[in-house]
Amino acid sequence: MSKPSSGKRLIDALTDHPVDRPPFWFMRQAGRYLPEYRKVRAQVGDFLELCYTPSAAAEVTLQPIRRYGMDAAILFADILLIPDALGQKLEYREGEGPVLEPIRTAAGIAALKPDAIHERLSPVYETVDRVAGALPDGTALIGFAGSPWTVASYMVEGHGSKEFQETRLWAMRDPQAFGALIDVLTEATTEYLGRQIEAGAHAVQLFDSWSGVLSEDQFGRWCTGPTRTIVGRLKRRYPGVPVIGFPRGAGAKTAEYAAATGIDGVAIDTSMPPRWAARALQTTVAVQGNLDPLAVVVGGRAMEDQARDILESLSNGPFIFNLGHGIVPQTPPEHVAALSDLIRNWQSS
Ligand code: 1CP
Repeated sequence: MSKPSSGKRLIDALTDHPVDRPPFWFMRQAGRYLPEYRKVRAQVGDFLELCYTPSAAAEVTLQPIRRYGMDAAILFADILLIPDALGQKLEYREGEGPVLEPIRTAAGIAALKPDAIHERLSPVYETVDRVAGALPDGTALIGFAGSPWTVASYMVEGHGSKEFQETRLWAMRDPQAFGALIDVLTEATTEYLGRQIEAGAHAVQLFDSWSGVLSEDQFGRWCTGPTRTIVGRLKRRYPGVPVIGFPRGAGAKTAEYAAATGIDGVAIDTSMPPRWAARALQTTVAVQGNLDPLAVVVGGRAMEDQARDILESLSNGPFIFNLGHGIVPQTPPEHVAALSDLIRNWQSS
């Protein structure tokens, strides 16, 4: 006999339970494309302040759920709260994105303060607690963090980048020293996600947005390895809580990542062929993805045809509908409504 449903479609899809239709949520479902988000953001002013103000962060987490009724909410926070909590100087500049004081030496790593992170991060746990208490029963709350490689990339470069050359050079020239940074992040990320779970997150996602810049052996060392450590430790402490990994840009390496890390679900980016994912990934883990976020900007037939094709390709196995990356600010909110309705009403032909 099959185990009883968790009562949440997202969790059922991640734990090998049957679902009546694919669950859905959208990366960056809270954010600037929503007028009600822009209002709260303008009231609070600074983006970091918004992340550290539980009433406001909980409000913007819930906004897309009220509008569209997704099967999951994702905590409103940012992957760079970890460097901030470790004591690295961080600011978000309007129109420029995050700016950090780069760390490129062993002394820079030694100056980080891993013991103090929860003090700075406690408002985030309060946000999780508030949202968990406010969500409808069937809606899951996803906690998240950046993966060590991706977070380290920002810490070393000092800002976003396309190639992350400084980080890759350091990782290859002196893997021991760079590895110490990855170790600090692996530890901090495990503890951070553990606290989110204890505060009420039903699942967690690790965003490895820049794993795609790495060659196979570097990917194994800096992405798959630390992810396996984090997942292993979380699974020992919280065996029933599913973990989703998002190794963006990993291409064919995704299969090894899915098999080796112990994750329950893998998010795939827009470039991945859904039918390949069904064959190569769904036999091991649930697959999450992967509509082009720009299809949601365009809307209409272009969006609907692509969404239906993904549903047809992946709904025979464990599947969570999502985008291949985050919703972009110019997305018309009514297109998100149309997409949500399409998924909710979709039936396999
Ligand atoms: O209001 C604003 O102008 C701030 C824009 C913004 C938002 C809405 C930033 C700054 N972060 C966020 C929230 C956020 N970030 C969430 C919230 C929940 C949701 O999905 O609704 C999540 C999950 C993230 C994760 C995140 N932050 C990632 C991983 C996912 C991805 O997009 O690849 C990354 C790389 C970041 C760094 C970051 N934070 C903010 C910006 C503009 C960036 C990207 C900088 C760059 O392009 O390198």
